[in-house]
Amino acid sequence: MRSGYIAVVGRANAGKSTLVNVLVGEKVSIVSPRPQTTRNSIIGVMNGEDCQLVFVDTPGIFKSATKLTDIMMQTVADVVKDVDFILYVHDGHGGFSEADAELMKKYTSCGVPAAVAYTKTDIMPKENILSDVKKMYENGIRCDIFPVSARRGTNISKLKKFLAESMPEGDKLMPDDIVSDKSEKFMIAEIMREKILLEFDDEVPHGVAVAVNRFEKNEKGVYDINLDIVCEKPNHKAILIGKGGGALKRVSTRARESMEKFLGAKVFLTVFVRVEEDWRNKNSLIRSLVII
Ligand SMILES: Nc1nc2c(ncn2[C@@H]2O[C@H](COP(=O)(O)OP(=O)(O)OP(=O)(O)O)[C@@H](O)[C@H]2O)c(=O)[nH]1
Ligand SMILES: [Mg+2]
Repeated sequence: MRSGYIAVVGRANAGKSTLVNVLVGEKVSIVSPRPQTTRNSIIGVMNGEDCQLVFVDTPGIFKSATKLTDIMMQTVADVVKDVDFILYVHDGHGGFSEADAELMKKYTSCGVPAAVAYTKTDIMPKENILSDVKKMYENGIRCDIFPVSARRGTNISKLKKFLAESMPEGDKLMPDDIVSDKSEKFMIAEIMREKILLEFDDEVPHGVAVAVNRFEKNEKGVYDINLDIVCEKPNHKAILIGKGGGALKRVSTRARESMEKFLGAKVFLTVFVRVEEDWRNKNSLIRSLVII
C-alpha cells in the first residue's frame, strides 16, 4: 500500500482545482475563469487499488495586495512544507515565461519530490508543448512533466499512476468514506461564491465572501439555508442585487440548483447582501468569513 499528501500548487487560474476534481473524481473545489478562486487549502482524497492519494488544493500564486491574499500565500507556503510530493500545475495555454520558469523551479527543486502537470493542452497548439518542455529543461527544470487536459481527461490516468508510484509505502491517511476535509456548510458557501464568480465581472467577485447564517435540514428532508453575500462597497451591493433584484435572483437560482445536486435534497435558499467596508484587510472578518 502506498499513500501520501500531494500539494497542488501553481499560478492563479492555472487549472489546479479542475485537475484536483478530475483526479479525485468528485467536485471538492470550486472552479472559475477568474484568478483567486480558491482561498483555502482543500483536501481531496483519491482511493485507488493499493494506494491513497491525498491532494491538497491551494490558492493560486500571485502578487499579494490585501491581508486576505497575504494569508492565502502563507497557506501555500505552509502546505508545501508538510507534504510527500508537490504537483506544480502550469497553464500550457498561457505560454511559458521567465517568471514561470522561476516559480516552477522554486517549487520543483525545494527538496520535496515534484512533477509538473502541464495542463489545458486541449486549447493550444500541440507543437508548443515540446518547445515549452525544452525551455523548462534549459531553465534547469529536471522533474517529470505531464502534458494533460483536465477538461478532456487526457493523460490523467498516466499522471495518477505516476503519482501513486511516487508515494511512500504506508497505510491509508484518511478513512475510506472521506473525500474532502471540508464540511457541507463550507461547500455551500463556496458554491454560492462560485456562481458569483461566474456571473459578475471585474472587481466585484474578488471582494465577495459568503457567510452561512443557517444550515438546517427540516423533518421533510428539505435544507433551509440562509446566506449573506458580503461585499466591500455599496456600489458592489447594488451590482450584486441588480435592477429589481434580478441579478441576485438569477445567481441565487443557479446556486440553489447546484446546492440541491451537491446535497441530494431540496433546498430552500434565502440570500441577503451586506457591505463590510474593506473586509479583506481586517483580520477578524477574514477569520470569520474565509479562514474558518
Ligand atoms: N480548456 C481547458 N480549461 C481548463 C482546464 N483546466 C482548467 N480550465 C479552466 O481554467 C480556469 C481556471 O480553472 P481553476 O481550476 O479554477 O484554476 P485554479 O488554478 O484552481 O485557479 P485559482 O484557484 O484561482 O488559483 C477555469 O475556467 C477552468 O474551466 C483544461 O484542462 N482545459
Ligand atoms: Mg483553485
